[in-house]
Amino acid sequence: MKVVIVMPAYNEEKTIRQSLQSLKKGFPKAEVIVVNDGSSDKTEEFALKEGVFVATHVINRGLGATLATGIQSALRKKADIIVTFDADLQHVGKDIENLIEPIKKKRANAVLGSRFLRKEDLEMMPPVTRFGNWFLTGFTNFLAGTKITDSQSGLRAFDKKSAKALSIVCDRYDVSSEIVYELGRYGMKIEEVPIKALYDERSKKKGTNVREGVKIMYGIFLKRLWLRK
Ligand SMILES: Nc1nc2c(ncn2[C@@H]2O[C@H](COP(=O)(O)OP(=O)(O)OP(=O)(O)O)[C@@H](O)[C@H]2O)c(=O)[nH]1
Ligand SMILES: [Mg+2]
Repeated sequence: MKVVIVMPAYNEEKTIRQSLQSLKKGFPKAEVIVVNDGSSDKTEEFALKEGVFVATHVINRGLGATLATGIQSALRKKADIIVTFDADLQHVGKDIENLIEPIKKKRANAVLGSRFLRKEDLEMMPPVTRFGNWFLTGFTNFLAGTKITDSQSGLRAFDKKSAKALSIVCDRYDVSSEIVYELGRYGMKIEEVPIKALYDERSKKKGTNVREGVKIMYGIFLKRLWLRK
């Protein structure tokens, strides 16, 4: 089975090389597509130095648009399994093998990496982020009719069927909830596996903060449910 990794990257010159190295070390078979989301730094140059394929947005379009570009591109490359993996060193390459297992075994169409399944993973998450994720996951489950534990995780895997079913219209961070909503809507089998996520000072400050959380709720609610359905 051909596995293609989609790595969204926006101004990640400090971490992109190490993220790619962690990916290759933990999952040597990886074929990687970096989607450079209009970065103004050396993200693109550094990714090319690691010998991966890079797709570039001319302007910054946000995480949702970036994932959409990456998933389409992976499907064109005839991927059987598509994995999304962040460029800010939050994810660990060796989690990928576990993540794709339920798809390989045909038990699931999509697998979400969850930071809420093991106590030691949860303890890594700053308290505010923990509350925000918990709240957004409750909201997402309510709208999507799902029962997942971590709707905002950036480490995910899709089989071809679920990747093709996704139609992403949420451009920014609201895409994570939208993906869950779409998977639920098309009756895709979802599984979760425990993953590790690392937080440095930068991601504690930047990240999906409270304002971002409100925008996520607004995005998914308005764009998905009200305007489209
Ligand atoms: N912030 C941001 N990230 C983007 C954008 N487009 C693509 N990305 C990438 O999407 C991935 C996730 O973004 P993060 O800002 O780390 O989101 P997060 O992991 O939910 O938040 P943190 O927990 O604070 O790290 C990273 O690999 C980014 O480089 C964008 O427009 N803004
Ligand atoms: Mg991050």
